[in-house]
Amino acid sequence: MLFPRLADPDTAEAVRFGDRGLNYSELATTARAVAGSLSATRGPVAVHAEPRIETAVAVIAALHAGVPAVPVNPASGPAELAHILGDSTPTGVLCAPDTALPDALTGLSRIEVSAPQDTRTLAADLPEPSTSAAALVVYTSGTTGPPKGAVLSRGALAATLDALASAWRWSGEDVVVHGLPLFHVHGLVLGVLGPLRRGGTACHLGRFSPEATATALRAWSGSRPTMLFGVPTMYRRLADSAETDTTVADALRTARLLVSGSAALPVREHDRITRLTGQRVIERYGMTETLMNTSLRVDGPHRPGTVGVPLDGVDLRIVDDEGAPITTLDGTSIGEIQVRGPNLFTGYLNRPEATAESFDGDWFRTGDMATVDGDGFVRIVGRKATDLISSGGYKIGACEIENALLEHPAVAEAAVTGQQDTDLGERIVAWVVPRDTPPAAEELIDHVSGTLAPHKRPRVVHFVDALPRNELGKVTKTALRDQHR
Ligand code: MCA
Ligand code: AMP
Repeated sequence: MLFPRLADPDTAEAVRFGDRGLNYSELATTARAVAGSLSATRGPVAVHAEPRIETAVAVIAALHAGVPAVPVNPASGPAELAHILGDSTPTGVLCAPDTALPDALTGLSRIEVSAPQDTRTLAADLPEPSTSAAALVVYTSGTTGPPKGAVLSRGALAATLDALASAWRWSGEDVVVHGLPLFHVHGLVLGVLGPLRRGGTACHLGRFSPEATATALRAWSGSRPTMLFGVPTMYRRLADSAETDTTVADALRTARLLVSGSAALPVREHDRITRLTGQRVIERYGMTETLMNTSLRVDGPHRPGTVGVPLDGVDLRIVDDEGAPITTLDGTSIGEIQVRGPNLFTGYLNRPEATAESFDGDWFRTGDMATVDGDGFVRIVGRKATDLISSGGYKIGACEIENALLEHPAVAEAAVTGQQDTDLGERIVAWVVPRDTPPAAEELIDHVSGTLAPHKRPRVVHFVDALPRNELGKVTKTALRDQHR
């Protein structure tokens, strides 16, 4: 059973978003009512994944009905939506009753998430789907083409959440506090489904800010142990705020566990948070396709700069350029991380070739480069492909943004690179050869933000006369970066 406490619900708080909360009984009843309207549905259903309580209910309802949920960024523009809808062909869209859906979603049957008027009319309990059944389809950027839909089974969700429970001593007592987006694994699977699997409480901030984080941690600290989940940009902003505001530092001090993931938290930031709050940040490493692979353990040594050791049930190896496993685990030999285990996705939706390419036998090729030391601690040193940009904890394919820029009438050629950024980790930089008179940079930024999504927008636009290319005609991005330097 994926959510035991929902099968035998009580009045303990399950989810809280600002001043709106649902206990396990209320969540179970509402989700059952919504699942009733989904049970005639075959195929996936989209979830307009606003940071609101209805999103949590919608996903639980889809899981209850055995219908795969496709979480969709509420800020996605028409091009991104057209791709996701065309690829996943959802039969309907789950949303809050007062939501104004973007045009691209209005063609779908609209299923509103609200508490039933009369609980006596609720359908009988539905049978629990099998562990191999698809639970979620989460879109993730790659180095080529538009995002691919990773199909995640119920079994994979359960395996990853249970392995984290062991590493973090995560129990139903814990309240997980975060302000992460709900259309990716971090916020949705770890931040919402995680606490519900444990029988604990998910507390979402609605929108991340250091002040909101501190308020939520303070509010729970007297009664329950808290865990804070965030990406490095959030921890950096929390540390900045804690430098000047002791209430933020004090609130962070009350947490049972601070957990960071989605991108590397620099050792400098680990040290700063420890100095300001006395807390050691637990770092974990995962991927949409693999869910969680490694973590520092609360019962193990603390090694900032590493992402800890493989989680229970996860096999991890590093391989050299020829794909041969590296057996000298000396903490210096670098290879690509490959993983296998019950946490892995089932495949990319409608992309059997891409799925096959991403595996070497039953080992999934992560594309992350790392060293492993004699104690099994993994240190990520970078990515194999430089065309994936890690910005604010989002992984963004350069190619996707280049294609969007090329659709703008004033753009003749475009290349996109990542540049180091103290706040975001990397910032997206666009290099554009204009057709004629260069448009305003802001116009191109808005174009990408509006057609794809705001977090995919370039932060800097350089207009150039030509793009440097190698003898095969491929843009040499290192030359672009050097040229700028
Ligand atoms: C939008 N804005 C614009 C434009 N478009 N401003 C100027 N020009 C435009 N064209 C606005 C936005 O709407 C927003 O406005 C404001 O700019 C700031 O947006 P932005 O800078 O993009 O974000 P931020 O507010 O600074 O957010 C930083 C963040 C965010 C909170 C750290 O990046 C974030 O939530 N990251 C989490 C990513 C994540 O969860 N990744 C997990 C995937 P306004 O302020 O008015 O709203 S990885 C994963 O799942 C794996 C499995 C793993 O390991 O975890
Ligand atoms: P996504 O495919 O969007 O889920 O992003 C997954 C990628 O984020 C991984 O392949 C890593 O490159 C990166 N990542 C996740 N967690 C960490 C971490 N703790 N340290 C470094 N990189 C990370």
